[in-house]
Amino acid sequence: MNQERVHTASPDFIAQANIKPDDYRRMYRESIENPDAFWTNVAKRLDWYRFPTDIRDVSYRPDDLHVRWYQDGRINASVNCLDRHLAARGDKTAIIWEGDDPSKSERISYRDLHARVCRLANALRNLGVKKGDFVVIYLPMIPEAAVAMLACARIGAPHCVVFGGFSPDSLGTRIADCSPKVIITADEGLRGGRPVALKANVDKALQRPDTHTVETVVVVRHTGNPVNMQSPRDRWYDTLVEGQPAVCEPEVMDAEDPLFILHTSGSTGKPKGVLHTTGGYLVHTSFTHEVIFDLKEDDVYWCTADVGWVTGHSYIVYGPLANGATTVIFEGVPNYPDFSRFWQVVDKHQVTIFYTAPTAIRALMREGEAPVAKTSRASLRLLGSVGEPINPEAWEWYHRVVGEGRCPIVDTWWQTENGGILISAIPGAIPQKPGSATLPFFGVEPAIVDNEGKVLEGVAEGNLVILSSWPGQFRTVYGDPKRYKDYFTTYPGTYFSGDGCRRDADGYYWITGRVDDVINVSGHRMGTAEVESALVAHPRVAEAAVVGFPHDIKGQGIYAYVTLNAGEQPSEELRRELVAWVRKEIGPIATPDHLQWAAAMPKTRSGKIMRRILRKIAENAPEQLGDTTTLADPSVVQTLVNERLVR
Ligand code: 6R9
Repeated sequence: MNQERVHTASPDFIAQANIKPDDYRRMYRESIENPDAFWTNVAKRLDWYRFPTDIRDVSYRPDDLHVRWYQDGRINASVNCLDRHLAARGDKTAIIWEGDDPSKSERISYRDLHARVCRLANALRNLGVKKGDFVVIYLPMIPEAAVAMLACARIGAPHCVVFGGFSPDSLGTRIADCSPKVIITADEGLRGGRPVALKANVDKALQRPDTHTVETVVVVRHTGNPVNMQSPRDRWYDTLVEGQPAVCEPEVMDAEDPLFILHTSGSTGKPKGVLHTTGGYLVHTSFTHEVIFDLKEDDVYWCTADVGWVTGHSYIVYGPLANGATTVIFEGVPNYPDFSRFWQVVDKHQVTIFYTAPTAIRALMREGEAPVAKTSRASLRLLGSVGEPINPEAWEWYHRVVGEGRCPIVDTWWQTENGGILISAIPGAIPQKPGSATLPFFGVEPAIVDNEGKVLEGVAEGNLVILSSWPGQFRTVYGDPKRYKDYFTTYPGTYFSGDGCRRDADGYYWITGRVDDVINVSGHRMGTAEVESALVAHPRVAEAAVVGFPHDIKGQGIYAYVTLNAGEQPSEELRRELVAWVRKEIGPIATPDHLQWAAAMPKTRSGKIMRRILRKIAENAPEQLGDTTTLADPSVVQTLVNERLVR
């Protein structure tokens, strides 16, 4: 190992760690050599109505594709996150809520959370929601988001959480995909002091004919600003749960019954509803949460993600609560009221474990050390990173400035499809190298394949695949089994992640980013095709091509090339209009950073846009354009290079 760049946890950290340096290799070997025994043992961490004996039933063969874990087990996720903690941890804080407004916070005990979940679960049953019915959740980062997810889990209604930053149209598409009877939303969200019109967005989404299945909209009173309430469809959350019993008989679920779907972006088409089931998902999220975050009974754990993303599902709600941990739900943003906010919240609630995204670290790094240094952060003992590759400079800053050299960093690689972490350091056991997600978690068999699918051994670079299954793996793409199959047919017999990856001489994995048409903007996954289809939906646009380009803070930015309809003239005003249009169509996270007019696109003779070329122009690397002789009209390229927006 190149010693300068390796960070090993301190002897003090290792002495108290759950997993010691010698444990990792032994446990990993056991998990691979005898997976059934290993995962039987791990499943004992949960409370089952019927403990499973059929541990794994998996085939990646396209003609017989199926992934099943613990299929004869019976379990309820909300019981595991709530009821089973009541005896020993009833008064322990389950959720610390920190509002966008720094003067607002709340602590909710396991007993109180259990009662709130039961009341809402009863109310949902009264509204006619039965086992197997979908419920859409479109909420800000308030305790009701976790309450709503767990209430659905209690009655066996799979939830579909939609990120509160999504537009009415993006919300409508997701509603149409799962046909819920009920939506749970709030009057407004609040971020950085600015209201977000959630209820008004729901109203707009419900004007679409394909969202007619919604019978009831449950509205949490959050900011208290007036909103339009349509009777009898719209019901206030507080009056609905008032008077409901604080106990609720849970639905006994099969391990393989759906727990939720969550939409994520692919390289083509509309977002995919990634489906997760109950038993395996909860085993995987709770186990990884305890091992990778070295969880102890007294920890105060804070993951800054939004519950609208998978990280929020697995590592704000299900993993931590299944473990009886104290989990922080933060409504705000890192720079409001100022750039010290994260660290003020750490001090206020004495956070011990802090898990965030590289984009936040880079944005804070740009503000210098002073906003960090004026806070104590003495409570912190472990840091985590997720969502995109973390560049070594940001890693070192996070380690040295935020953690004052005392806290190990776990760089956790995984995806919506994976349910939970697959590649990460275990802080007391695996030395860290800045920029590397390090080694596979127990039971996970990554491999690197070349473009022909040949498995590469030793030091290698190529496409990251996983050879076998793990309990938290997704079970299908809801309503679209063909797109599920696609994951297992690119490199037959393996799950293909869509990521590029390098493995070094120590066997460490270095994720290099997506190799498909998915881009990662501030840790948010987006299909370039989604942004393109928003652009071409504008009446003056003929064609659009969107690529990612390296961005200092966001990791990747959005670079759009637009060809206008014949007779239309480019103008600054139209450029601004198109940028605003995309924001409105998809949501602010999809706002293009650059929009370049393209009189024509570089196309192959068969009419395919050559994105490789557009990527190089957006990266300001015109000298790397490579072979352009297959283009129908090579002169197009020179114009695009001359007019490029990044230099
Ligand atoms: C959990 C989550 C998945 C994509 C994934 C990869 C990137 C996530 C990463 C990482 C490098 C890490 N990614 N974690 N890349 N290092 N630690 O983010 O899920 O939204 O589905 O995104 O994010 O490119 O393929 P999701």
